[in-house]
Amino acid sequence: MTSPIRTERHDNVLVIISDNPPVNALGQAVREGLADGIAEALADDSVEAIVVRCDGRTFFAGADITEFGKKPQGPNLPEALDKLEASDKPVVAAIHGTALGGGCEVALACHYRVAVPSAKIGLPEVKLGLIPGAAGTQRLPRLVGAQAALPLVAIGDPISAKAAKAIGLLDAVVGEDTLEADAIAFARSMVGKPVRRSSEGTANQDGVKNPAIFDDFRAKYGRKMRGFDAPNAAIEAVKAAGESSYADGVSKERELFGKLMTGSQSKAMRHYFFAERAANKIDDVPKDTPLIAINRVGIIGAGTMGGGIAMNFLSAGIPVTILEMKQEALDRGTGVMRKNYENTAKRGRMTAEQVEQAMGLLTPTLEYDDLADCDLVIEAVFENMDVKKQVFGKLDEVVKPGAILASNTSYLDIDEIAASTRRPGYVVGLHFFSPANVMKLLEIVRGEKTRDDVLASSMKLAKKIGKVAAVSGVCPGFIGNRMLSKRQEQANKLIMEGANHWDVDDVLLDFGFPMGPFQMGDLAGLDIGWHRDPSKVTTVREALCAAGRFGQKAGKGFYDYDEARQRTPSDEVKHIIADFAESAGNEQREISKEEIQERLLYPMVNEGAKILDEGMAQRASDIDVVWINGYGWPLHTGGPMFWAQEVGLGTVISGLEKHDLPVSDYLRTKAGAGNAFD
Ligand code: 3H9
Repeated sequence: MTSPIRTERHDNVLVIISDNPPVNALGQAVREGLADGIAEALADDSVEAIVVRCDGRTFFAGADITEFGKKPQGPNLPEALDKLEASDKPVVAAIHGTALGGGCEVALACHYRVAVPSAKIGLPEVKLGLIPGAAGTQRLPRLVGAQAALPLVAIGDPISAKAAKAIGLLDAVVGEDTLEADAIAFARSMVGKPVRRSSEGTANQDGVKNPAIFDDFRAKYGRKMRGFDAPNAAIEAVKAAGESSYADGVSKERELFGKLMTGSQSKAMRHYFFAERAANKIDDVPKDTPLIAINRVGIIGAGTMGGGIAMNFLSAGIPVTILEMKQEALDRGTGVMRKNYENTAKRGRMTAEQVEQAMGLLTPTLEYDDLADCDLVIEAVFENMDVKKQVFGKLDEVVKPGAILASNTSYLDIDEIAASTRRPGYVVGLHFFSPANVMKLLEIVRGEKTRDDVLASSMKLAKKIGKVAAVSGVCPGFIGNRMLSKRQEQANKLIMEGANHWDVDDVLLDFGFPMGPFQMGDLAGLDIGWHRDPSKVTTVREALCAAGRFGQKAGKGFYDYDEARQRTPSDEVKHIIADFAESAGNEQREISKEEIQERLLYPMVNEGAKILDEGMAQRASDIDVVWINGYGWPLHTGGPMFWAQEVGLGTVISGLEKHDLPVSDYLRTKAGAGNAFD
């Protein structure tokens, strides 16, 4: 097998080049080739400087994640990098694309780093439940200081070349098209000068002089890091970089890395990494399916949902025509969009110019005819089949042939909607989650007649607007809401049997969800779908609405809310629930946290199994993607289906049986056949 690494001589400079598509992951053959390349350069007296670069779309994007959990083969990365750094001949990393994780560590072990303006650099290991394991936590703070290193190591978001230059992570930003030549020239300019090794840097002393930076960091990012082990380990490693010798710091990093690598969180998060990518693939849609170009999007409805959906496209530079029935609603909707953008700008995440750019791409209209030229139209109108059918009938008349017609319905039958047009093949469900400009998930609902090119184009578009997509078949509630309804059913029953609603919420918070079912109801508004007749009370929810407890927006719902939106349980609600339970003749009992968790989560797994059995999801990991991105299922547990496997499908079945809950045949079959869904 030919090595993915080759070397090229440019007079006195040896260029070590990796060509390992798609992302130059640092697998065994790459590490071996890299070690050989370094040895070649060091052994040859006529080589005076070294450049490390990659072919293809990116610099090394990190260790090869597919090798994790397997027996290590070939030279290990830390040792290869130590040899590289020990060189007396200057070594320059020439970066394009993304230098991530182990790739960033290669760059850190080089004496100098140059990059093109479009490059991104970072240590995203925390997103895989890890910390850098090839001395990244030790070299980076010594080079740029603990303060600058902390977010890179503990939060894991990559930074631009410009930002990297500003903190001293890069030595130069070079021409977009002249990377190799510029890197060689840079390397030559360093010949004869003493090399600068990151491991010998002293910038890390900022954390020793001012240890408060660690506490401040924890305070700032506490919420984001809640429940995750890796960010704390990352902070510990960066701290050790200031307090210990380089060798001791590296040992500390090894110890922390090893613990995380064998732990359950990283296993789950690595599962998720591949799950997200797998969800992008539709098994029976060929990879080379021609795509429908989407240059203009139409949105019907400028309410919260329609406006949020529109913002996704505007932010991605795609013009949007937004339709409302009345001028007043149109003005209100576009006003809210502008305000949302302006708030983002206030928080420094957008410039005023970008706000104007985005809003400049918006065309508000009251006329269906103005949607004629759109390549995709998404309706976000009232959830009612007759209304949807009317809208689609109208779209069928006015929108050009070949355009995609999408519904944002969260549970209605896409096939029935499609049948109201003469082009059902072009109809698809694009289910965005509220707030649609923030939530990552896009459920793509595949109708019986949805064409391959419509699906493939929807997938591609999802990526373009920064969404994580998963395909669902047509069934009530699709993947996400169908499973949610099982959880809600149990939540409602639990409070009738004696569980406090705040205990039900707290069990899910402890599990790692950002909120529980009753908090979620309060946030969404308890009056959604309410018949608005206070004298007609048949459920707790109706009773709360009748008492004006509409949720957070009213300052009261299941909880009372203060001005900071902090919740406190309310006596009024306690009585309402108790009255309901009594009139239903429900016996009240103490319900353990264990029972609450089992009854909330196991029925979801069972429903997920049914969804798989019916072919409504392509794979179990797609269900994990839906729940992690659409409903706040904690990433560090890998999603409901992965989590169930870790708990043991047999345990899930016994739990369901213990609580007299149904168990699907599919779940039983999978439990009996190796405890694995996929
Ligand atoms: C690490 O480095 C630990 C060290 O500190 C320790 C050393 C001792 N490995 O995302 P895409 C595959 S941890 C294996 O769709 P994009 C991916 O599965 C690592 N495979 O492309 C997909 O395969 P397929 C730290 C990888 O252009 C294909 O490549 N690094 C890896 O949207 C294309 O990927 C990271 O966490 C990998 N490292 O985005 C970076 N990376 O086609 C992880 C990708 O079969 N990678 N694949 O589905 C990324 O963030 C994105 O892939 C990247 C490109 C931004 C690079």
